[in-house]
Amino acid sequence: MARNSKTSHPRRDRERRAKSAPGSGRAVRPTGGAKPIELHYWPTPNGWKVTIMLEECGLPYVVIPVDISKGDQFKPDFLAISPNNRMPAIVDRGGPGGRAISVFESGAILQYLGRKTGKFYPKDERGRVEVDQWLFWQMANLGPKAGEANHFRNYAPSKLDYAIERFSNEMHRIYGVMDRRLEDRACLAGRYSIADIACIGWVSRAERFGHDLSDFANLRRWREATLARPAVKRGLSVKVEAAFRVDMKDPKVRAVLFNQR
Ligand SMILES: N[C@@H](CCC(=O)N[C@@H](CS)C(=O)NCC(=O)O)C(=O)O
Repeated sequence: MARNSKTSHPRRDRERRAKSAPGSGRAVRPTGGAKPIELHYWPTPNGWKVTIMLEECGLPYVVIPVDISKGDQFKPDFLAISPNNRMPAIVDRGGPGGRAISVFESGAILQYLGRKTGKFYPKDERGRVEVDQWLFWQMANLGPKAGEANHFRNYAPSKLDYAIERFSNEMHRIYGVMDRRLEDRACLAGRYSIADIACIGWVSRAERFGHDLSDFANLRRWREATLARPAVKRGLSVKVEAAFRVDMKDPKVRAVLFNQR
């Protein structure tokens, strides 16, 4: 496991320097004596779901970088907690019964943290169903399709018009689904929840992925309100210094990320 790479957070650099020890993950939030949640992380929309949730819940956590550009996601220690060789994953040493538990898949992590804290995930069945629908919708639609749209637009070795158009159209449809849902409610499940937390990192990058949100006023209003939350700002700014140096044109990086079988 890559436990030593530097992370940076604009608001807590001094505090972290004081708390981090060589060979350990870097503390992003003070632990106050509780066992911090170990977050295996790289700064991407899927990773941000978890930093945002941890910040929203005020849970102590340490970041353990998973440098996906170098292949950390294939290391046996990481695969033991995340068998799909994708980050994020968490280890909670203070899990159920006081014993450690690991969780992979960002949606499952959000649900786990929601159940653990009782925050942003209703306990009543109707409220929970509302949230689950939109959480699963994000996991199956917004995330994967935005990923493919971004891949064919920005990373494919040759320009495949069909693929670019196909996924851009699909993203337009998906933004439309969100926009209609947000027509008469502030948040996807009514009240702010893990469903919004799952979506915001992806929608925050829409223009960068080449998508125009001008048709979607309700979605833009939701995005602005969600991005204004202090915990969302903190979650989105949990950085890993090594990520700034990744060159997506480097054949070695491309082989790690795009030649998997
Ligand atoms: N469904 C997974 C997707 C996670 C995912 O795709 N993570 C990407 C970064 S955003 C990753 O780890 N990529 C490594 C790779 O492609 O090898 C989740 O939501 O946790």
